[in-house]
Amino acid sequence: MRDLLAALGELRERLKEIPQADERRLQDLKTEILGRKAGTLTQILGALPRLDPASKKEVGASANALKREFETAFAARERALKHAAGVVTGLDLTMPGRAAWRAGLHLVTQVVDEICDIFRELGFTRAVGPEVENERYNFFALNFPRDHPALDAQDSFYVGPDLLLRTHTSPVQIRTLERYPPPIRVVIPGQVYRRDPFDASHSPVFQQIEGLAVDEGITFVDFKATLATFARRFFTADTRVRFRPSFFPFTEPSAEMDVQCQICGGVGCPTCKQTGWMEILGSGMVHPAVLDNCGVDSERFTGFAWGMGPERIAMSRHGIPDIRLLFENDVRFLSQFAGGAR
Ligand code: 2NL
Repeated sequence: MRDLLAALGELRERLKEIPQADERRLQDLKTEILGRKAGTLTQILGALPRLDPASKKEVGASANALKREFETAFAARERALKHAAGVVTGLDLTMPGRAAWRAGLHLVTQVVDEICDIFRELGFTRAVGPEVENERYNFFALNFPRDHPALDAQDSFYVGPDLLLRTHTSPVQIRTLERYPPPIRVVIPGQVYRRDPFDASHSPVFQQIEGLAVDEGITFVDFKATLATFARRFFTADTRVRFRPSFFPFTEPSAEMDVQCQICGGVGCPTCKQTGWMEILGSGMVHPAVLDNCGVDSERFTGFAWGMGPERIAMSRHGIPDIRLLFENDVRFLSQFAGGAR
């Protein structure tokens, strides 16, 4: 028993070596002292059962205490060596870095900018105006009859007796016609509101781009050529277009413009409901009553106007099946259209 206590005393001296040990030396010391079979301390602990009870208690207590001291010292040195090598527990410095998030413009914003840029090349200025309007600017100046269903609180968001969220950007065109003498060429992008259910093809809040050209001598040919040129710049140079007769209170004659289906090229697919065509805008020659309502001489001036929905145009270009995808702002969806930094 005396021998064992002396051996433990000598062993305690070895603790001092540990904080200076390098990686290899540390492993050698660990094996020498705590090794499963031949470790000095392991052997002392292994001899305990053969001692008489009193000695067992004394030697056992100091041997176990020393074992804990060694374990602590080894662990501390291991941590210090790892840290020096740049490897801290839980942090692997060899892992590749995470790519930084890069912001981008929403697909609809990109489409609005692109459309306005094309019309700028054709001589159109960009104009904006208020989102809350009275009935004169939103309806009556535009030649809506007094009993038109759009005036109903069922169809539009009224915020007062004669005050509503604009249902189109046309009021800005009225303001432009009132304020500036022809020649006028403007495009008006902006947010508009209608009491529509939020479903795959409708949203109560959406973007619109309207355009207006008023001057002496503007004809239906200018109108068709301008919009066909736009379609071929926005889609592809060989995109076919067609105009179908339509009706709006503020244009006469009125027409809707279709482009060849951008998904199937015109042969027919589910996106174009097998027609080969996609409707992209409503348009027409400005109704003389609208010009007169704004103090523009309808005997002298003529013009054309159109309105289009950038969400629908984005959907037709990319084959997006549900307008709600454009409002949910799921980055996994939006990042497919990354780009367009301003
Ligand atoms: C559509 C139809 C259209 C207009 C908007 C307009 C404005 C004035 C005078 C005449 Cl001040 N017209 N705007 C003309 C035709 C169609 O929008 O379906 N938009 C999505």
